[in-house]
Amino acid sequence: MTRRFPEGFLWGAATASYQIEGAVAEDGRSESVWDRFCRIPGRVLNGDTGDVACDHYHRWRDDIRIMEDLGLSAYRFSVAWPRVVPQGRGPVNQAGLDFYDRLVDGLLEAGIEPFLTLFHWDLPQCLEDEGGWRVRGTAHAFADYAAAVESRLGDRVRHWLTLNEPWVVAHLGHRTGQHAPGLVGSGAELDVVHHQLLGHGLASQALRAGHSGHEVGIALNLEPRIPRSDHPLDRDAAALEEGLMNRWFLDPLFSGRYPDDLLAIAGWPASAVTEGDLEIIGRPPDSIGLNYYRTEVVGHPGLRDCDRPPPLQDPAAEVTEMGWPVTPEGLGAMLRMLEGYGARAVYVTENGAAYPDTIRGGDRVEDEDRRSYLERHLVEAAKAIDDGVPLRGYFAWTLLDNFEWGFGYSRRFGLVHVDHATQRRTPKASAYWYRDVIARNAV
Ligand code: GCO
Repeated sequence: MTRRFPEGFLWGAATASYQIEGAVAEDGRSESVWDRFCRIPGRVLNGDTGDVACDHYHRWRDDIRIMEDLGLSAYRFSVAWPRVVPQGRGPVNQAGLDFYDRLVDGLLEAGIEPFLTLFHWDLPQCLEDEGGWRVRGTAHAFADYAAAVESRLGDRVRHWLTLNEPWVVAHLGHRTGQHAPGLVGSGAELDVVHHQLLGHGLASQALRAGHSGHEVGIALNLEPRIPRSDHPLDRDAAALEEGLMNRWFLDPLFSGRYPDDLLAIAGWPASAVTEGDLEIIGRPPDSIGLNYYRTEVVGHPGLRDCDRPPPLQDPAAEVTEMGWPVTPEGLGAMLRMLEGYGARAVYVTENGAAYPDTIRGGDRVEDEDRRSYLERHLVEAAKAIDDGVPLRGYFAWTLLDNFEWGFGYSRRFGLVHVDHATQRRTPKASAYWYRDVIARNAV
């Protein structure tokens, strides 16, 4: 069955500064927490770094040509804070802004709408040295950085996303240590969430104080959680984890309060919330970026399998090369949840999968698993729109095979294959399939 998308639906691809740019010490860029993290032995697979990545900083014209060939109508990228405000706060580095100025002009000349993310994890190291997101001051520094970017690009960029996945920064960066700054069991996870949300609110004010007509949003990784079995303890464990992933962010953003039931369980001191914070955070965003990859199964850690009823999910479920289950129906569930929160505009700002590609002779790269993954998720997106969800666009994660954080270059999510030794770009079969979906505006 062919499912058509509305006229004007935006078709894009997403990337992030540290994952593709390289040029980590060019034109005044200062060190980021990810430059530092990559140099901690054992933290990133194979000792990979983003020093060169996809060399997008120098190859951005070629990459825009690839986007144009695929027929993209939008492109989501992130600005590297350390390029623009190398000291984290204070002096603005115009040479750093020059790169994004050229990129935005190139996109507009190609008829591609820029979607700008202000923060996709590459915090200036000098701010981390002062406490990073564990301290409130970083929220205010973020707002000043946002104002500097808006001042230079706000006459041409209309779609803004303040943060990318604050849950990941808090959980993986400050609890498990799998991401920069690599803190294990810091106990600051919920402070880090709060200060990022405060930064979102302050930056939103700064963006709206600039040029008029901006759509200001935030990109969140939202995921359903399914109980391993019907056992009450499994159900409670899944509900708690889903609440901490989703409601902990959506409630303050849309209603200006953290969920009472979760506050009681989290034991997070209300003293971390200063009078007025939640009014700043709680002005509903103009848009929500949904980053969706999978639905996970959750079981109560204290339950043995012999003590629980039969599993609710097939344990042999299909998984990607990340070990993530392929669960397209969860995308629909998250989209409908956002409609329930009253989101005025929703974009799928990330959706994609890592699989090993098959490189045939010449310019053929076969990746049927990725194409199938994208197709099944796009069908769910189309069904959600038919049900009234205000979904305005879809961004495949990701345009180019890039630096996949702790996995280095070992996991490929790209529509376009990159040989990182030569920087040769080769569109994969999924890219050509996506081009046809865009041309037909249907899946
Ligand atoms: C995320 C990040 C991306 C990742 C992608 C694959 O959602 O984790 O936004 O930078 O590379 O999701 O893990």
